[in-house]
Parts: sequence; C-alpha cells; structure tokens
Amino acid sequence: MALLPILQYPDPRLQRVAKPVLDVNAEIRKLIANMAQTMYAAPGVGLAASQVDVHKRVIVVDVSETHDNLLALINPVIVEQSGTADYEEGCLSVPGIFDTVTRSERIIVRALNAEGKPFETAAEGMLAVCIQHEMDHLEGRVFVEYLSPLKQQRIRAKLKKQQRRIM
Ligand code: K1U
Ligand code: ZN
Repeated sequence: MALLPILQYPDPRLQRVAKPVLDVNAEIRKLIANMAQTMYAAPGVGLAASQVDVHKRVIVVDVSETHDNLLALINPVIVEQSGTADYEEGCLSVPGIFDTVTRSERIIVRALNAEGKPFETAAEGMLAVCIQHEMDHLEGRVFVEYLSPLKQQRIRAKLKKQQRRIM
C-alpha cells in the first residue's frame, strides 16, 4: 500500500470532473486500498480519487472512531434525498479551513462495491455529509465554493500564505 499526495486547493486539477469506472478490476481495488491508507493517515473521514489526482468516480469514507467501517463507493449516485442539515465541514485539500455548509440530511446512495457489485445504502448525519462532500469532489467542486466570494478570497489568501511558509 502507499500514501498518495493530496492536491491542495486551489489546484486546478481539483476542478476536473471524474469519469465513470467501466471495469472494477485489481487496479481500482489497489486505488481504494491506497486511498483508505491515505485517508486514515491524514487523518480524515473521507477521500475522493480526484483529490489524489485520479479522475475516476471512486470515493472512500469512514466516520467511525475505530477506523473499522470503511465504505468504498464506485460510480456513486444519490437516488433519494430528504431534509436539510448544517454541518461544519473541513477538507484535506483545504487544510485548516472549516465552515458551515447546508446539505441534504438523509440520502440513499447507489454505487458499486470493490467487487463491482451494485448496492444501495442509506446515510444520515456525518456519513451523509461526508458522502455528499466526496461526491462533490468527483464533480470538481470543493466545499469552499458554497461560501461567499469574500470568504473564498480570504481562504485563498490564507492558503497562499500557509504554502509560502512551507516552501
Ligand atoms: O474530502 C476530504 O478532504 C475529507 C474530509 C471529509 C469531510 C469532513 C467533514 C465534513 C465533510 C467532509 C475530511 O476528512 S477533513 C478532516 C476531518 O474532518 C476529520 C479528521 C479526523 C477526525 C475527524 C474529522
Ligand atoms: Zn474534501
């Protein structure tokens, strides 16, 4: 397994729309394993393939405290959604920035698992938020795009400053 470098906002590669996976094969299973390892190491509760510069429709999430409830979703589609909920979000591609986003409270998502088998799962609370956040990445959308233009400008300036300090 390998730790994968995570793209940092506002890298333009984060805006790419990911392509559907046509064949769930060993390469996809290796990608899932590497993404899971990268997410746990970060640490984070989700990761989209787009964030590691692989533009395929694959996400991993695990909102458990014990890191033993990994959910890998290939070609995920939300088939039902209800309610709205505000949640303070973070993103491994936007380090140190947290802000509130409104999303659907409950969702039912359909996807393929790592064996290529279709399944549906219902999610609410943090799991629902996290799945929606990761699915946004597959559309080339980062959570800060839900914030006001002024906040986005401030975030860009703050990240630029942080990145200058690292270099
Ligand atoms: O997409 C990502 O970069 C992962 C992101 C997922 C997410 C978090 C919170 C709300 C919506 C989506 C993160 O994991 S940021 C890190 C984080 O929230 C966290 C890290 C360790 C423990 C608990 C949370
Ligand atoms: Zn994110």
